[in-house]
Amino acid sequence: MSTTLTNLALELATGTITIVDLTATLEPSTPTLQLPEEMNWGVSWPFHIEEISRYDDRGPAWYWNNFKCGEHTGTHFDAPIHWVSGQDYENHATDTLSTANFIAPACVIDASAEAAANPDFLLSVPFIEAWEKEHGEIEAGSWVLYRTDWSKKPSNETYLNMQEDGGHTPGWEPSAVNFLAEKRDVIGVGVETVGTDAGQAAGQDPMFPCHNLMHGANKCGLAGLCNLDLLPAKGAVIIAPPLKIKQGSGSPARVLALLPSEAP
Ligand code: 23J
Ligand code: MN
Repeated sequence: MSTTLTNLALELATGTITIVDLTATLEPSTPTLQLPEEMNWGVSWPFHIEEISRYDDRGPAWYWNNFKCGEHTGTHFDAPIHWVSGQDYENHATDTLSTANFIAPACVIDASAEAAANPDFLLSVPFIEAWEKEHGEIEAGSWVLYRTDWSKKPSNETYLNMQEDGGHTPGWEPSAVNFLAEKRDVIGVGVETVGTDAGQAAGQDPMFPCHNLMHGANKCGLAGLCNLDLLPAKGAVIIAPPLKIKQGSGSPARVLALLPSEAP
């Protein structure tokens, strides 16, 4: 009998451990990724929902809905198979990934001030090293969650921040992604923005560096997270299993964080 598991259940029941929901509500107005129009790339379906019945003549005793959406809609999981650079790994899709990826500790890097000052802010290696100086090294097998407070934007317009030249939302310097994947061996990175890359990432070298380099290192992603401001820099445990879509590239996910109640 594991006293650790017994204590976990007890501490959840008594409120010593708090559960924070990092998930945005999935609804038809949920913003979806807008790729450069001139490229003629495919389009991700927004969330669509239709009532089947609601205790009525279509089903007198039951309420249920049909829904459809792109795999990468709202708060969602990115699997390594999502990117061309990750295509040759084994067990790299939503149905085959090791379930060990789905429950793991998190390091939360706060760049909310920088993102407020500059919507095109790119997280760099020196920024991560300064964080590590304060909080200790990022442990292998952690998620790195990139706090920008972007999920607090009051509208889809300000959230996607589309200008003539595309979206303007924070992202990563390629070297920072390599640092986390190779030097720190993280599970992946999670962000508050619509995708794990910057709004202007189609023009970075390599294009979409977080996708390219993270998935190229067989790592995962989480996008569209919220409530990262409620997490401690270290000490939270993330629960983020994607739907078990056969050979899925990702899926909407309910993402939860467990943390000691006195944190942060
Ligand atoms: C496809 C192409 C570019 C991007 C994305 C998907 C995502 O952000 C995503 O949700 O994986 S940037
Ligand atoms: Mn995605």
